[in-house]
Amino acid sequence: MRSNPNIVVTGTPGVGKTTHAELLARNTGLKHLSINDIVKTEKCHEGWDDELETWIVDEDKLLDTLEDLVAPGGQILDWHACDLFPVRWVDLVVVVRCDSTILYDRLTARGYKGKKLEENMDAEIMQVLLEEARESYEKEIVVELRSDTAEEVEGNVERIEAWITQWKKDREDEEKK
Ligand code: DAT
Repeated sequence: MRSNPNIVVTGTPGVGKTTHAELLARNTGLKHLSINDIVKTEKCHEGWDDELETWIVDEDKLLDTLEDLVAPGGQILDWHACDLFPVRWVDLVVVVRCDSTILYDRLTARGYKGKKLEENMDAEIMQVLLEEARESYEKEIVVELRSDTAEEVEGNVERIEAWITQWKKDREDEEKK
């Protein structure tokens, strides 16, 4: 049994996943796993998609690479998808959401344009990641958190920290039974 939870932080690119994951890691000592970085450094891909300007992910290789990392628990999995992570790995799924006007500004600032910008804007408006999370995991472990302002990030991270404390307490109580 893991003594620390594994937490998925997901959402459309630009909503603030990395910002949340980094602050959460700093405050709790959990480890921030940027899945994008792992895809690149561990070469869990089958090349580059020119049109969408993104790696074509080799999901089997990615899951193999992650298996040993997530086994002990205490990992924050930061990615713009969530349905491929096995249910048994995951204790909490945080879906970060953002106002679409704000997201548009963040993505254009990042250099997104054309189809890539459009697809990501549509995904946020249609709440694709929230639906994906709800379809893939028990609804009790899926939380939607808003991230338009820096204050909201701090509040969200405090909420997740409180959740982690409760998760550990529940485990301890369970072990005493
Ligand atoms: P993601 O990891 O989801 O792609 P990010 O954490 O890299 O997103 O954030 C994208 C940009 O937006 C980055 O410049 C930081 C900024 N940002 C994120 N969340 C924010 C918030 N709640 N308030 C203000 N700026 C935010």
